[in-house]
Amino acid sequence: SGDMGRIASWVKSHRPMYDRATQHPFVVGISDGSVDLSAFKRWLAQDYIFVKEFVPFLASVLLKAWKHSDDESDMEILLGGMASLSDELAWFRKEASKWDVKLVGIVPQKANLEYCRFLQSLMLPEVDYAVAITAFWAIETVYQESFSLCLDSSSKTPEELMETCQRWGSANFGHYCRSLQKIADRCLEKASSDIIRKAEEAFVCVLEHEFNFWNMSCGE
Ligand code: HMH
Repeated sequence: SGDMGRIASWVKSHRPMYDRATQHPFVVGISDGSVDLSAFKRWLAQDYIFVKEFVPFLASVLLKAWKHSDDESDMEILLGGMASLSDELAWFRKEASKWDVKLVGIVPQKANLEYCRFLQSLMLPEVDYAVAITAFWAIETVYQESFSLCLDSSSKTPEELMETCQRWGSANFGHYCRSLQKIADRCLEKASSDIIRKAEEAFVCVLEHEFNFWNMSCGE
């Protein structure tokens, strides 16, 4: 695929599924102001559960970077991500109180449980760093692409949802996602065909889980 990195070539070859995950009706509803606020609240509580699971997942990626990466800057970028997660969890608690959403005793829905189970499968030590970092890039990038749509000048995102959209849609978060993409591309460049196949599979799985997560938030 010439100058194109692996990741860009996969986004291209899985375009319909990528768009389904990044331009979901839930997100389009936020950007045109038609979103059902009870759906937003459901998303908020479920995503808090997901992000709590995301911490040990990122810890496992960090551990793989420490063991297997040949580039010290990977650790710095991932550690920055870990620091942001601490801030993010505090933000969820603040946002939940603003919307009067209860976070304790929330039952994870089926799509959330399945996504968390997938994360757990990626935490196993036998999963290659290239596979884990590809999945990590994809998870962050789906939110980046989705919420940046809500920040477009043509969007009509309600003021009270702007903070949510800025959290993941900002240029800063976009830059972080591109750093992750560079790490993934570098790892995939020297990976075996078996690892490359597994990383592509993980990418497609993330897109499916993200799509199901949005559907769950819509109440389906
Ligand atoms: C479901 N995917 C889901 N939740 C998130 N918070 C992110 C991705 C990005 O961190």
